[in-house]
Formats: sequence, C-alpha cells, structure tokens
Amino acid sequence: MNADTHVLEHPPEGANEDWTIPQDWGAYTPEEHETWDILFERQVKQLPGRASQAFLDGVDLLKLSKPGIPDFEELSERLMKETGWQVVAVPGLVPDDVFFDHLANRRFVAGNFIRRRDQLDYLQEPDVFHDVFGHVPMLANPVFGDYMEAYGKGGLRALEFDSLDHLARLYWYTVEFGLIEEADGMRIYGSGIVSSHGESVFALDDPSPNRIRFDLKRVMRTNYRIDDYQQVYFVIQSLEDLLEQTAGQDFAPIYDELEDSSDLAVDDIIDGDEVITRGTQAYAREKAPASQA
Ligand code: HBI
Ligand code: FE
Repeated sequence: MNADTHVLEHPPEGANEDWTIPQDWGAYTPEEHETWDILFERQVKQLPGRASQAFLDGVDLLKLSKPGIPDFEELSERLMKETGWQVVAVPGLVPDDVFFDHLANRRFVAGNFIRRRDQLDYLQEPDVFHDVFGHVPMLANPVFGDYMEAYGKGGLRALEFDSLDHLARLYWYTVEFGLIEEADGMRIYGSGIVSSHGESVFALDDPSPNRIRFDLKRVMRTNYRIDDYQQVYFVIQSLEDLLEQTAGQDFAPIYDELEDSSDLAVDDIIDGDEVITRGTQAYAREKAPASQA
C-alpha cells in the first residue's frame, strides 16, 4: 500500500480480472511455513499488554496459532462466520481501484508469498505475514469490519474527487499505524505495528514520536513516511468512535476544505491538537527498519 511502490497496470499472467490468484497453499515449502511460525511466535509473545483487545480476540477466534501459513479458504470460513469478510490472494500490490473494490465487498486482499529468512525484520512489499497476521485479526471485529468496508467505498468515491492522497493518509494512520486508548492504557491496532517486532515496542514505549488524539481532518493533512518507524501516531478513543468520525461523514466538503489547507510534516504540532505524549524527536537511525514488516 505504499503509494510509490511500483504497481502493474494489468493483472499479471494467470491472475483473474480482479487480480486474485489461487493461494496455492500446497506449494509452500516447509521452510516457508517455518518462517511464518518464527514470526508468529515472536509477535504473539510480545503482544499481550501491547495489542488491542480486538486484535488479540481476532487471533484466538481465527485460530491463527495453528502452525504454518494459514490456508485462506479455512481462514475465510471462520472470518465469514464472524463478520462476513473473506481473504483472497493477490500477487502483490494491486491498483487502487481494484483494492477499494475488494474492500467495499468485504474481501481483504493478501499477498500469498512470504518474506525470505534474511528479511524477518524488513521488507517493502506486504507479504502474507503482514497481510494476514497484521490485518486479518481486526477484521474479525464487527466495528472494524464495518470501518474497512466503508473505507473501500470511500476510496472508490475519492478516486472521483481526485482526493486519494488525503484518504490514503487516513488508511495509513488508522489501519496501518493506529493506536487506541483502552481501559488499561494505550494499545496498538495498526497492522504495520502489530506485525513489526521492532515497532510494536517503539510505538508505545519510545519517547521520540508524538502521540496525538485522532482527528479526521488533521490526519488527512499529515504526510507519512514509509521508510522508517513513524514519528507521529494518532490515537483513537474506541473503534466505535473511529467508525463514527469516518463512515458517518460526507467527505466531499472535507476534501474541499483540505484543498486550501497546507500539508503537515510528520513532526508538526498544531493548534487544536490534543497531544497525548509529546515526542522528544531525538530518534535517528541509519537504516530504515520495517514499516510493513
Ligand atoms: N494492494 N495488495 C495491496 N495491498 C494494499 O494494502 C494496497 C494495495 N493497493 C493499493 C493500496 N493498498 C492503497 O491504495 C491504500 O493504501 C490506500
Ligand atoms: Fe498493510
């Protein structure tokens, strides 16, 4: 979902019109299944007390602890019973209109390949671990499931308004890198965080990033970086509140208004921000860690 990652214009050879392909579960090697198990173990140990209850519930409901890369058919059957969502395989990034159309119809597209062993902590394109472990548990939550469908429908409309950049930021700062306030404290629910060994600690514990209360227009004005840990996280009060602030709104006047407002840098703080923790911004690193991983 990186805006500047190369996306093909037409489905590759062997793919369907809607870009889906067979997962071909039988073709995974023992080593590939083992890669999943290594990544899964490592995250599952780290996430209690860090990941949102909705995410942890989803991991249980979908029985993701079963060893090996999940079979999408089996996974879809369980998911369908919970929220009517399905998981379909795609070869990699798909064009925006195709992506939105799948979401609008409650189909989540997942890469079917898995990262190599030397890429456990970093890779650019979303693989099956990011897509399935990172995204799918939240789709077992009815409120989040509704949010994702609404996002897909909003995406199809944004293409008409030519306002995709603004909408993509909403996806980035919620679905990919969102934080949520829960009764016991701040938790992560964004897929880019929960599937990243480093960022699942950094996002909550590191003193450098700003953590700011989620506000739709504010988020839509904020640039993002795809090559490093985030320097700002937006915190929702509940999934219900997120759904209400987005699906319950007509975006057309918001897009109009945003045309006249400047974009914000990742480390800006502006009037009206409810700052939850102000970052030290002292953080710097030589090599980009995972944003997708
Ligand atoms: N394709 N496979 C895949 N996965 C994504 O997350 C994705 C995509 N294509 C486009 C896209 N995301 C973006 O347009 C969204 O981030 C807005
Ligand atoms: Fe993702």
